[in-house]
Amino acid sequence: MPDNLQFPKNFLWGAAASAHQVEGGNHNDWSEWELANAERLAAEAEKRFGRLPSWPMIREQTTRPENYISGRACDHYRRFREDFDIARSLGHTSHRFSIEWSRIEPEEGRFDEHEIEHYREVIMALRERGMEPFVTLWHWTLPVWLRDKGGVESKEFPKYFARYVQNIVSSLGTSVRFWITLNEPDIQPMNAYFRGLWPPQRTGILAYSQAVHQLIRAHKAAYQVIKTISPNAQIGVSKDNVYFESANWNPWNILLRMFADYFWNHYFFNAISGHQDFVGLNYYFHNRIDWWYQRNENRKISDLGWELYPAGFYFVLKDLARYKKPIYVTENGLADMQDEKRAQFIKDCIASMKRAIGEGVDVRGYFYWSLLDNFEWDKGFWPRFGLMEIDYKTLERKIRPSAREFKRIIDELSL
Ligand code: IFM
Repeated sequence: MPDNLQFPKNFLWGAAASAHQVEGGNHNDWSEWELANAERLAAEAEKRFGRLPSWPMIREQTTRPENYISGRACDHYRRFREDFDIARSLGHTSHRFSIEWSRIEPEEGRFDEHEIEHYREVIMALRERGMEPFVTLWHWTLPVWLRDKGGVESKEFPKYFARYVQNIVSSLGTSVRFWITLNEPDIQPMNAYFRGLWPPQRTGILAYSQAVHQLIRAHKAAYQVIKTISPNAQIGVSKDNVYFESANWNPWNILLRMFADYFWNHYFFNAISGHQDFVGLNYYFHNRIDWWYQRNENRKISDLGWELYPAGFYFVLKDLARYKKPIYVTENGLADMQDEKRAQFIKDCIASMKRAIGEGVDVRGYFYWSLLDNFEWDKGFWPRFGLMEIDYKTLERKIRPSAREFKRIIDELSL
């Protein structure tokens, strides 16, 4: 797209977050797991993070168990209005957040009206600020009763998910247009059911496949439920597609690339065919294949050691055009505590997205991950993804310079 062409009209700009990572005060499978595992995670910090260039800066925090306990997090549950005011002042026209299932249904079959009212207020607060809500229904955490019934892997998971969704959507109904049923429905099974890193720490291909299978069923069931209640709703999942690249023309590398691309990027989308109105993309990773996976050059990396590869974003978007649905970038971001690389990363990613749009790819929104620094799961609080810095002692919010740079880009592209 030439520089003087505008972005599509009504393109949505914003940032994303998830309940457990920002709200504070949650009681779910993760909060219990954190308490049981914080000491171990602190003891393993050097083994896990010692090779990162950021290690001297994170050593102190990562070796303390408190880092691994979400606790009051950013207290966003109480401060959401203040946070949305800031987001609005930064030019955001939309916001992605998730509903915490364990708040809504703390005991099996008991739905908490007071908590539903809370999320109604969150949606109203966004609407009052002219921001379009993108609502995620499941961002990895489970009520403890459901964990005890076997969690995501259980054959009953889709039934329970559909009932929860039915309850939410009939309560919040048409105040929401965009629903995301599941966040990254392969990262969660990969880490929780294959690699044994996240609760319930299961390992093996069978547990993994079973979990993915139940998530596919759960998504389809939720899709039907939402469409029945709210026929005009737009429904999708947020998938973490990766730019797989073969390092050369070696047939083995090409075969591995095809295999990875098919299973990681397309298996889930194919399985839910006919059950999505938009494609949600979370773009973080490039994977260069040279005899094996992850032979990346890593010229630029984030604080987490993840390669920064904005060029791959263009290829992933082009590839997703095959589904012939509008695409929303529901996450894209990096951990950068010094805020040295974020502005350039956002700029380069948006340039890649612009290139894809210029070639006809129907991208309609972009959400930076994340609005606030937050609780990064098993890594705890040290990775800093936020447009806003959080001082976890005082909970003070500070706008990072890159957030203002993002605003400048939004303003320029919205002219
Ligand atoms: O923090 C996570 C988020 O919960 C899901 N997508 C990736 C982010 C960064 O790791």
